[in-house]
Amino acid sequence: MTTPTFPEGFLWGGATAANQFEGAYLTDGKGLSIQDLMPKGITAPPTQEPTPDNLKHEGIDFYHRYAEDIALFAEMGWGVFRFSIAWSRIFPNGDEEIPNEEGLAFYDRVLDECEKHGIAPLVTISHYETPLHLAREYDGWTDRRMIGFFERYARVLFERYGHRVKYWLTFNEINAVLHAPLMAGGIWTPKEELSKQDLYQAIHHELVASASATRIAHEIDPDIMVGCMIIAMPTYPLTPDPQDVLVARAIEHSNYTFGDVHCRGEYPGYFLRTLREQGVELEITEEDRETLTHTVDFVSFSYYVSICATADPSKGEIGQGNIFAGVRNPTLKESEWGWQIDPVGLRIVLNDYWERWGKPLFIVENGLGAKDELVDDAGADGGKTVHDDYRIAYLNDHLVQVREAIADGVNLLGYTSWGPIDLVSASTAQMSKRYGFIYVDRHDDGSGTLDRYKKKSFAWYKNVIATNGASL
Ligand code: BGP
Repeated sequence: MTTPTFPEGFLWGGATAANQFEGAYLTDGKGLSIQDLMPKGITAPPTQEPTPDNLKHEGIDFYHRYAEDIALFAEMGWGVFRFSIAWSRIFPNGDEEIPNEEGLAFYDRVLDECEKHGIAPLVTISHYETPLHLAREYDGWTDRRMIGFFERYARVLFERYGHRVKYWLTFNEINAVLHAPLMAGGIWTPKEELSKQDLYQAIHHELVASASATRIAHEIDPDIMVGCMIIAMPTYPLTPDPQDVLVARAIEHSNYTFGDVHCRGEYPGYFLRTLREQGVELEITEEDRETLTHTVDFVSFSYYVSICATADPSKGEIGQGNIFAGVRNPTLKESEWGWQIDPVGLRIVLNDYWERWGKPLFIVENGLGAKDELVDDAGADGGKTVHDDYRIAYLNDHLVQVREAIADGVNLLGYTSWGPIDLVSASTAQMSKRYGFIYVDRHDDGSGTLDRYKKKSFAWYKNVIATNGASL
């Protein structure tokens, strides 16, 4: 039997988000985003003002060190770099008519560096970074006017960068809005007080805005490829009891909805039933229906964990997960943060999505958050390194399953591991949950030089890329 391989031109790289690594949160005309008031926990209530325990404000100073960082990415041999544009750098309040030129110029500089190194950019338009003003004044995506603000913002980006950026994602993990309405939907009303009616109307507005951005992109340049981005979390029945299977399917459906609308251009029947059962009546105009038919070119997703589901809650123990949690799987190990590790689940997701939607796929987040120790090593560049064999093992196991899925026939464009340079964690707003191939000297108390050091996984990933996966 021959070992399956990755296709020629497969895009290897890494993924980041502006609010977790740029810093410079008020520099060059940038406005506040919701992240500046979300110190800890994805559903915790926001603070009144930015607080020092939220390390996102300073990030890892990518804003000033982008050239040095992109050079390190290039040294690993990357073909693609996923980053987001901070909406509030371009429109500080979100509802202005004229964009902030200094904000736009920053991303010109980032793109210059990518081009210099032959790295294709993959740009997320909105990664949990709604301008604060839109959250406070409009209650985020509950307000239909958000569609127009987003269209204007997206149009500015496509017109400015469309000739240099082929791959775009509209909303990061769009299905997260079900669980974290402020972070993913800019919805200021506390989660406990948010009605289902408002939540689903907000989801509808985001879906229309996403389709509208896809239409605008294709009008400006038909070669642009726009993708949706969802949290993939395969959900297994805890037992063979058909009732458990049904509960697991219902959870899968709550996530499929977002891909179904993006790929098929209309709401699926099971979703309409959910709305009816919850007494929700969506306001959907004829124009909305037409807009939704502008479907995406590819489907992207994050993958960290799988979960189980049971109809009898007394049988299962709730675990930890990315944005939302499920019942723990007794067969799996877990990370230091309790996220269960399931490489085979990634193969399952890839096959499932490919069979369901028939669109090219892109894995745009995957990785292991761990507590790393920087140690002296005379042989290392900079004299220090991290021996992160656990990270290498995690990524290797997942990539082997990716290779299997490709052999199964899945059309996969590329793979960007999450947080390839240590950055501030989305859920903790701190540094000690690290994902990178590159260590950044910054700590939970905000101390540190911000110097960069290559971890052992740096050379490992470089070799994976150089051999196009043959070294796995
Ligand atoms: C995803 C987000 C990322 C990222 C990642 C890891 O949900 O898209 O922004 O942070 O999860 O999460 P955390 O930083 O909480 O470990």
